[in-house]
Amino acid sequence: MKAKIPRIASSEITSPELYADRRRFMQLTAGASLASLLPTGLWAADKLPSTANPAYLLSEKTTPYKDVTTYNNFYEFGTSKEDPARNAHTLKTRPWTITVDGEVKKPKTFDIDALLKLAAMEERVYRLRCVEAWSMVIPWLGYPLAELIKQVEPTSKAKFVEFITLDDPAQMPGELSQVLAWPYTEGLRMDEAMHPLTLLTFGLYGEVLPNQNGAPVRVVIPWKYGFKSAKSIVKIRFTETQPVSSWMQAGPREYGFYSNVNPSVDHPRWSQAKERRIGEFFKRETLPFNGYAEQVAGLYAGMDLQANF
Ligand SMILES: Nc1nc2c(c(=O)[nH]1)N[C@H]1C(S)=C(S)[C@@H](COP(=O)(O)O)O[C@H]1N2
Ligand SMILES: [Mo]
Repeated sequence: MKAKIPRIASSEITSPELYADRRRFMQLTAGASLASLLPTGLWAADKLPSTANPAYLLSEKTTPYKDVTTYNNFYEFGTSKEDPARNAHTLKTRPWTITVDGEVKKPKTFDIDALLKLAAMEERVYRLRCVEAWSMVIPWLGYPLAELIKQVEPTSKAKFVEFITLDDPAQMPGELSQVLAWPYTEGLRMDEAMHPLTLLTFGLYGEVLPNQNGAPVRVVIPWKYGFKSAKSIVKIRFTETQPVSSWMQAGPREYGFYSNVNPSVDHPRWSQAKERRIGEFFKRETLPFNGYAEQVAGLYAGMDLQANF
């Protein structure tokens, strides 16, 4: 994790949580973005300028930066929650490209620095609900994945999108273990991938993604269990048939392709009815589609969500 070197007296440093609260307050009062309102140089990590999207603010408290960046699932760096923050420094995020191919008219390889500028960078506060029944609230920085998809012009055969993480045990020592089939792969149906909530994500809390959170680019799909949100992506492939993700291979009875957050469908080994918000003591009820039902329930009209878990 990159050290934060303050350029101002430590008594004046605003923690990322307070920073976000202050930002929200300013948005409410002035309707302007934080980046334009706060003095620069509050901290010296690699910042990522963005404009807050008021459509994606939550009244819930954001999870402290420290928890967001030290309590992670990223099996390429180990299977315990503390491993990614400890081990992910071996990941080299430049140079970095994403190759987009499969059922598209214009296959293309994007350089990460070009990708950063492809569309307007937004800040969006999303809940992230892990299948392990904990959750966080995180101010992500990115833009809709649909912006990238438009560039490559999917063919009429493109029904699904597959995301593929870097496959390099020299940088990702967890890939030496057999715990999952590497590279980590995930997938979405085309309409899910095109949905405006699906975020191609480059940062959090005003900064570029820390390695342990999936630098330099990942997806965030807030109405699905966290494992759908693949990190450190190097390939995006459009397919006619439903891809089989790493987690489906590891446990087809436990991890389905859809994996929409659903409090009424339990994981075979535990209940999904409640969740623990990291930093809180009492559990809270898990909401259908993680609280995004109004936006996404229509994607699954007529589908049996017990069978299509
Ligand atoms: N490549 C890859 N992506 C991954 C994972 C992983 O192990 N490898 N873990 C997933 C899981 S289970 C969760 S809950 C989220 C966690 O994201 P965060 O650490 O940024 O909160 O990342 C997801 N993306
Ligand atoms: Mo997860």
